[in-house]
Amino acid sequence: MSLTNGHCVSKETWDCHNKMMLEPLAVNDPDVFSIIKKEKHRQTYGLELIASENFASRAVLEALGSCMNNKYSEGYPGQRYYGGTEHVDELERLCQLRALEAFGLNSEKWGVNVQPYSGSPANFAVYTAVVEPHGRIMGLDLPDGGHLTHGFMTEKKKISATSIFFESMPYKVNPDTGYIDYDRLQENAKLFHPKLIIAGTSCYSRNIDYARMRQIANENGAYLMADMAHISGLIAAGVVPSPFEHCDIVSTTTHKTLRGCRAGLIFFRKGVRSVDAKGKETMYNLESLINQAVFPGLQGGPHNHAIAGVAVALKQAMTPEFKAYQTQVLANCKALSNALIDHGYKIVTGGSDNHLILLDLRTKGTDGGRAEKVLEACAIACNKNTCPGDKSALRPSGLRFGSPALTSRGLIEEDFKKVAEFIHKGIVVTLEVQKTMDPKATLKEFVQALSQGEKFQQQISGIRAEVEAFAAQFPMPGLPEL
Ligand code: DSN
Repeated sequence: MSLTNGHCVSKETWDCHNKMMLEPLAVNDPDVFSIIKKEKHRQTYGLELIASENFASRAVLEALGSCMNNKYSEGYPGQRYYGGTEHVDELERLCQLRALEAFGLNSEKWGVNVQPYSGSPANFAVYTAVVEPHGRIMGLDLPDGGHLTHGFMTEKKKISATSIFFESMPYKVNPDTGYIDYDRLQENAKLFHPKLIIAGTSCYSRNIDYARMRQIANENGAYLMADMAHISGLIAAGVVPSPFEHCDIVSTTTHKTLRGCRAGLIFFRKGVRSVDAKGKETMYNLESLINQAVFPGLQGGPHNHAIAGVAVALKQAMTPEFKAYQTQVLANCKALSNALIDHGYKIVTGGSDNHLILLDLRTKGTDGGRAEKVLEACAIACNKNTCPGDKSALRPSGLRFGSPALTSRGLIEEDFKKVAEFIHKGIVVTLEVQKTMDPKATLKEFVQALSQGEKFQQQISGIRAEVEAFAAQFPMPGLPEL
């Protein structure tokens, strides 16, 4: 229907529509704006110790919030299903080049797919590319520090899609030392004959022996994939060992230590895979398998705004400043670990080679779930985590702490000693609350006792005020307002 002004809607409504499209967020949607402001306040005045988190730089967030969000571009550079893709082609090629360069890779030997939406889809794409349905996969068990996507299942239920669509057999850490039990992995791999072995972790504070895992993969004709999501920034900076020398495939997220926006990358080998006794070469065919698995196998249009943010982060990852940052991440993590040991805590494996530690609360008589709740109330964000040998994943004994996010705000070793002091104070309150309760009380009952105890609330308010005053001293990276 046409109205008098020649539009199918009234001119007034149309003017309002046009105005709406140009309004800033604060005016256009005060509800969402105010939630974002609250989150910004939480991040600024709290201590972010979740090992997988970081604060992206302003430039990364600007690229992420750009017009690249608007563009569809199914396909790959030069072969798209839509018109108007000349600039996204340029962007995706730049991101690929930077990804290879940031990890010191020769483009004749390695390729990269920069389209995965994040780490979980990247991993699933790899599995569908190189393992047939119900083919065999071995990854570190989730309660031992592996990731859900590495094949997690319980005795009762297959949890991760990896364990539903593929046959998964976990490998474990030694419950006494906390280190990966490579001998047992080797024995079990000989029985299970996996098609793919995953060298990757979500909560493991030690370097992985990629050479040993390569040997185990070779004994079984398996592909070796590293999931370097947690440590990719450390690897790019050269401060922990790189998996590339030993692996066929390497996946990563881009927002943890790499400090980009949320996305994923898959690196794959090209060229000769093996040479037999007669000198006959077998070539890799991972490039086409992985590219097809990502698109059209599992994904639609790439998130070009995320690719823009990742490209910016990768450029930053090649700077001396980034190497300095990652060196400080390691030093801060050690400082935190040592300070907590000085406060009488047990750290799984006795310390850390990387950005994270796992605090074992079993000797203290509490667990990760309770301590996490108290620390959260004190404006300290961390997460409960199973410790090696935990009987139940439902009551994890540990707390996982990481140094990447606070190091991005400029904290150094002395500051992390202070952070350890705040954590200790929170755990002391946890133990006090617990003393007043039946040891079998549920987490819900614990939280109730915590919130109803006037003395506990006062203690927590005191710690929280100290934490907030401390955190406020450090600048927050990112967009000035949001
Ligand atoms: N959620 C991430 C972590 O905390 O390790 C992994 O995806």
